[in-house]
Amino acid sequence: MSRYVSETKTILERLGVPAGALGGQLVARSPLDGGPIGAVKPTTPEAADAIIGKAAEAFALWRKVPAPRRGELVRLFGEQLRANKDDLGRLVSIEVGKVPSEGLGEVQEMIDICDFALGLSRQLYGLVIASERPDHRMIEQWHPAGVVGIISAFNFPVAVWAWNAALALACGDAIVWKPSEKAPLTALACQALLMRAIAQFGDAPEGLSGLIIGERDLGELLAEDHRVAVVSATGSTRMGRAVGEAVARRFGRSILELGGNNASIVAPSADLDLALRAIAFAAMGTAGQRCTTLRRLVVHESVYDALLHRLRTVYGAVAVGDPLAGETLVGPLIDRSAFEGMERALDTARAAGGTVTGGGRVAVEGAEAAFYARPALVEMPGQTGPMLEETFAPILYVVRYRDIEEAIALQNGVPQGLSSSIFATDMREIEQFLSAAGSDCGIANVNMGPSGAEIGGAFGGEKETGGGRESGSDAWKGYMRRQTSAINYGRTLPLAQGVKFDI
Ligand code: UN1
Repeated sequence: MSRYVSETKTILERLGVPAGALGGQLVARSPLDGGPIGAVKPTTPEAADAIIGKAAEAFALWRKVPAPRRGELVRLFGEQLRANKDDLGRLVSIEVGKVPSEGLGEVQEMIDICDFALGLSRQLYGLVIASERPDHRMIEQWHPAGVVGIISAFNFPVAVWAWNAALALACGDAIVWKPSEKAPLTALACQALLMRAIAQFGDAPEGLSGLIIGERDLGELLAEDHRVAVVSATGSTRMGRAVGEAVARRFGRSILELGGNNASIVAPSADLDLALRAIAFAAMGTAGQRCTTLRRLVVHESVYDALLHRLRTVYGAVAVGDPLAGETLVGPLIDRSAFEGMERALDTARAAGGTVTGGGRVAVEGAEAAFYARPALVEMPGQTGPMLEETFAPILYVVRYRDIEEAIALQNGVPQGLSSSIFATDMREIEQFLSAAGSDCGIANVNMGPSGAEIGGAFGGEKETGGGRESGSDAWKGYMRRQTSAINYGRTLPLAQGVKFDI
């Protein structure tokens, strides 16, 4: 049993998780000590089918509720999150092992997206388009898309769902969520808070938000169900390929946010003090388990030795341990298979000529069943082998470069395209990095690491990252369907392109 089991129970009760949802065969464990913290009832495929059916019925009503009124539901949900931030943040820390500020940060990210979606509910703007025909005008408007299926990963168990849920609800969609089987309790907690908001709202249709808990087969079910108009999936490229193919086969829409293999370039003009702090957070924060984690460092040869010297010291000194039991910056990996994946990648890197500082399991008292790892810094002779893959663990590979073109080519030379950054004060190099011939990623930052995005921007990336965009900017359009209308207010029927068809 985990030492956090009774605290978990208390938090779940306070957040209003119904006792009936607990006590099934799916065991939730805390990576903090590896022990069970609760159990939930998995959703059967039949029940999941009924939940999707209910959501489809709810959608038929919800789409007719005026958008600013729908925004009110999101506002109420944001209020619930504000009132319960400490509990939910703590539960995130217990269930997936985040340090307290990151557990709370996730809930803050949920609150932020609720605020954003509330504003958006009055700004689902369309267009008026000039028509080439006399006495005509054209408009483009956005209608709710349908049921939105949300598949989320363990590493951001609540925020990524909220990005999708808040936008989808404001856009007039119903939602069905399949959380990671490694994080079912935070999912139950979020659903309970949303149910409270729905109760306060008063007249939202039943079944507007569904939760289906279980393994991969439930994700497949969502992907294959023609009643699910949009499937937004966050996770591995392998998962996304399966989901994307299944959704495409039925001409559904998918929003994919998949693997990242994010690099930072450290240019000769970089502020090294700032770069060091940014690199430490981006590469070791969240124990390397963000999609946006810094995994590759491309360092100019003129600053390589100075930076690496300092980085080795930081890697040797960083505190690893249970973040709820003491002051640490690096918590546990999610489970044994994550740790084994890290070890495998380090072995392959060594075989490819890499020099490894750090790595290996860290023993934490009272947490013998947990998997804590010392973050690893790996100096590579070139960008090969495991550097081309995303290993979801705190491994930072480092290579040298000579000129900015080479650095950009290295940055772009992997199959993934989520996030990237440059540390530089030379404006020309910065602008080159941001230009059309620069970083090929969905996110390109300057003088900060690739992780820790704000919700206001569109989040996602290219190539094997899947091409989807979630969260801010106009990502909401992915949750609506576009309609173009040409309106003739005249008494004749001029045809476009000068076509004549007189009967
Ligand atoms: C993820 O890891 O899937 O930009 C999401 C970040 C966070 C979100 C990460 N705001 O690192």
